[in-house]
Amino acid sequence: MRALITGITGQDGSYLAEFLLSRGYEVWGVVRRSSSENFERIQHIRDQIKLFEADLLDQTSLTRAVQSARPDEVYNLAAQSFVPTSFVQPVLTAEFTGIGVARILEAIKNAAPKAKFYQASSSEMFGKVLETPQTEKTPFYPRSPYGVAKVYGHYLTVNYRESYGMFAVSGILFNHESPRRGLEFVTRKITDGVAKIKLGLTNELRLGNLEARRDWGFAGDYVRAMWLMLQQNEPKDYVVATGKTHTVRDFCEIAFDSVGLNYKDHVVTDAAFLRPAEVDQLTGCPKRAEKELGWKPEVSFSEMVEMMVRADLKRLQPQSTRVVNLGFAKKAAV
Ligand code: NAP
Ligand code: G4F
Repeated sequence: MRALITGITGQDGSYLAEFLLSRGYEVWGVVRRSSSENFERIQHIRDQIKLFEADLLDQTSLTRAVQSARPDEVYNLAAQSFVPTSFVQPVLTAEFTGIGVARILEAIKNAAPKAKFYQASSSEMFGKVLETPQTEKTPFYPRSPYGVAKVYGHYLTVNYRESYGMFAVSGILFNHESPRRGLEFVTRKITDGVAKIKLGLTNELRLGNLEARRDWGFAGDYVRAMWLMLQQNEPKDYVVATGKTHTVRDFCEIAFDSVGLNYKDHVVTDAAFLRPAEVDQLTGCPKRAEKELGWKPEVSFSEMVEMMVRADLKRLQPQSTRVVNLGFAKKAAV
């Protein structure tokens, strides 16, 4: 089996590539040109995958990527994925995150119409939620240009499935995190901050809305659900979530506590990190995924928080002092 992954250099792309390699796939990844390479997350598997230069903004390069890889499965994970940036660059976000889906679907329709297609849809589409928990049937109410662009990509995927009989599915994934999460997202910002404070590199962590609630899972678990969706007989959309919700404050409490610190002594709220419109709370209902895909998350919320703190401590701690016991019961499993 051959898989083509857009966004292979991102958090999910790197975990998915590892997962598919472990199942014997030939893995192709789309990377965009930049002045310096950005392959940290895939460095350890670099010699096992094939990389193809293409861009979600460029139809010709995407069509060539599909023609060259001749994939059985295409996973469209590439996007401008940071919500605050979408308020500052709404047009670019629409181009990458929205119209980019049209370009990759066109490339597949013309060059590999039998390939199965996975679109990375998002719980951000539920935005100002119309019911709790959110299911595959909950109407969307996006609260950011990113969320709006994802709604376009979502419905376009449904439309290509219904119009052209393509095996095209959307995974509506709730927030999922890991030690490979970008440093600007709140979870990694917190665990990086905790590690820096513990190591004496800084003393405060400035955050926005501490009362926002998210249904947070572990990225390694979520890429398994993406693959399972493409192994079904029928193409269908699925919510992928834990069903449990926590505040940013809860995340801080566990993260600081895991190194013997109190978040109240270090976290400062700063209006600079508030958004023009907020998504106050998200809670997914994973029942369809559990029943039809046999999917279940394996890493709990607190295990994931502690895993991320451990990894950031390891990354930031000077080599010579890494033997110091930081008080963790478990070993890093990054
Ligand atoms: P991420 O770490 O931000 O990775 C995004 C990837 O997209 C990177 O590889 C990036 O390449 C690539 N990319 C961006 N613009 C591109 C372009 N114009 N052409 C080609 N590639 C481009 O995101 P993630 O957390 O792995 O998320 C994967 C996908 O799932 C995204 O579509 C995201 O919106 C969606 N999603 C994520 C979550 C979550 O909680 N993580 C939840 C729901 C949905 P560079 O390395 O070159 O920047
Ligand atoms: O970590 P966040 O930036 O993630 P957000 O906005 O939920 O988006 C992520 O999850 C989506 C799935 O629902 C993905 F589609 C999307 O690509 C991305 O992966 O923020 C989480 C919450 C927000 O309510 C935000 O207001 O944390 C709050 N927050 C509080 N202080 C902060 C901060 N967020 C960030 N980034 N930085 C802060 O200082």
